[in-house]
Amino acid sequence: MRHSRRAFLRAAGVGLAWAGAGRLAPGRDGKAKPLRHAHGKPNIVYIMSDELGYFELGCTGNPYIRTPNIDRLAAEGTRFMQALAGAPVCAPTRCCLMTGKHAGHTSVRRNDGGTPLRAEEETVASVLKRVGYATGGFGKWGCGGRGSTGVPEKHGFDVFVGYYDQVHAHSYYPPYIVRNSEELKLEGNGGGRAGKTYSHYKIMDEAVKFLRANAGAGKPFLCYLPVTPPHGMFDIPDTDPAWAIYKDKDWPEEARRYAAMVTMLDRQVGELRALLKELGVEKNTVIFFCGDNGGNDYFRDKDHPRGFFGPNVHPKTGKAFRGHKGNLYEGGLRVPMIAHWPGRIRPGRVSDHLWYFPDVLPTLAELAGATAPKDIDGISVVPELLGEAAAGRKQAAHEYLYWEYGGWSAVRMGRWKAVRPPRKDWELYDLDADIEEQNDLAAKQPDVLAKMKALAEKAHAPEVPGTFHDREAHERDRRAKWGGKAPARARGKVNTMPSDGLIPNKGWKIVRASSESKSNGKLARNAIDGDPRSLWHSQWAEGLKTHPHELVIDLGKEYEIRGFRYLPRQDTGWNGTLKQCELYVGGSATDFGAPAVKATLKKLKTAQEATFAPVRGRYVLLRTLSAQDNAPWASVAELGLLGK
Ligand SMILES: [Ca+2]
Ligand SMILES: [Ca+2]
Repeated sequence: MRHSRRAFLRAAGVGLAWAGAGRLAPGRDGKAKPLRHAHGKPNIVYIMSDELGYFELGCTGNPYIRTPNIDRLAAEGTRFMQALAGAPVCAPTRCCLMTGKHAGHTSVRRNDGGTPLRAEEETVASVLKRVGYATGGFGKWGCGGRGSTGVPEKHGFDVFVGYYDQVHAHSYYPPYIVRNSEELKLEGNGGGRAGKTYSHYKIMDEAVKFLRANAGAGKPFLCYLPVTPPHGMFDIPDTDPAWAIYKDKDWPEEARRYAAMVTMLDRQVGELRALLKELGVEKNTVIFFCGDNGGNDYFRDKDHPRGFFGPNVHPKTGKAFRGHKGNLYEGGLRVPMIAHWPGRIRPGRVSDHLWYFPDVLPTLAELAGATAPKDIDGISVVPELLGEAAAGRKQAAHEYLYWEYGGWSAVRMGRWKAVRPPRKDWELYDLDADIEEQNDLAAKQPDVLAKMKALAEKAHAPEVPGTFHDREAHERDRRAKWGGKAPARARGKVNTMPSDGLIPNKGWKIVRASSESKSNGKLARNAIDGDPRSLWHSQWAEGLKTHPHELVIDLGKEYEIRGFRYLPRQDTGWNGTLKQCELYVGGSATDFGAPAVKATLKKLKTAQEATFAPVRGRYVLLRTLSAQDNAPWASVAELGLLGK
């Protein structure tokens, strides 16, 4: 790595000649003045593949997967050896990329599929839009489900087409995808792995439309392509030319599909470049290509213990990055990264500059002549991209880089990497000597580690995600993975609530819930939505509330009620399934008097009921006193009322 750095420095004279057109003097404060551009602001095409590993490209030596177009992009641009993901999984890393913040400051740190950005947060798109860019996004958003403060069209995107929720994105054949929070129907699709319209083709078609509409329209554009291939389910149409290359290989089918998905994406990179050329904007367009998180050890077998394609294994030396997607060893953070701009970014260069996703926002902002927000953690890498002469200053380096995810924390400071797995002590590695993170130096270098632990403490702020004002569309998107129904096989058979004798629950409203578990969508209204798989759970974890838990329902009009029927949660858990509870019936939502019944329920997964002498009323209060698991929480899959 040092060698390539020296090679770059030796070639710096070439770099000056290269970058002459945009040369600038540094400002008095040593910071760059805005770049001048011979042809106005550059267009930006930012392509991010979901899951593609560091060593899964031809240009990083992969012996299995063909990527001639991406290799050509690297050969004609700069390839980065130490560009690291913002986080080791999909949603948190996207949030770092979009906001310029590291994972100790971001709003989206969970990978639950829909956790949103806060309303006021700036993104790459909102920053570029302010200086006149047309902004389009195509692929998997992951920074806020529909009905939340995080939707892309409220964060600077003129248009975003694809998946907002990550569970939705698991299927390439959902009945619809999303365009600016509206549903875009995909013909002939039933969810899962079957259908007529391959979602990724549609998404790329929409990107092409955007490029055709905006190239030469007098406005620069940002085309953000966080595309899903080769993320699973591993599906590609048999008619795709890339499938023909791999279909007869002696490999597991899923591995063949995966390779074909990468080669399909590679072909599309070539097609996008051809389109930019056709539209006459090739020379004024910067292209980035990267992966979103470290490689996963997919398709392991005894001959391929680190995954069939060895995403984290150097194909020539056999040296391997420790870990993989989901953790904070290098294997979770190393991604491919290529930058390309004819005449401006020097071709054929391999850089070992150390940077990561929070740096993307300030970099793109500088390229666009925009001002980055003040509360970011990233540093522009424009001097590294265009040469220090063109940028008008030296490339600044991070004092440290920071990550956290799922109980893991990590700090990088030059050659040093400190990493703390969940519920374990900090480990310390010297990456210059030990790229495989095998030799823990925590005991030998206590001063270095103490400094890095202090940095980690400084870097972490409590997580403050955005909010949902309505979860209905978001939940619908998640169900759309399986065509709108939960898959019988994937989630097992469930008991349903017998409807005989029940008052129809159409028009019922939750008036009040003492608490609900918003973080995982187990909201009060799930208790009366007719879906046995969805449930209400009282507040979970932070600020946990204990019994009694209460649910107040408005039936819309007065009924004669003679009992209730309860369906417990239908997954394998028993958390919060009701034991002792009371039901009240009243004429107002606030005044209930004595309970109509005090019930003690059995530990069963089927529906059970408690009856009482008929009482008239429009409002019902369910009050929980204890749970079958003796826990302080409560859960209800469905609550029905007997009566007329
Ligand atoms: Ca991913
Ligand atoms: Ca339900």
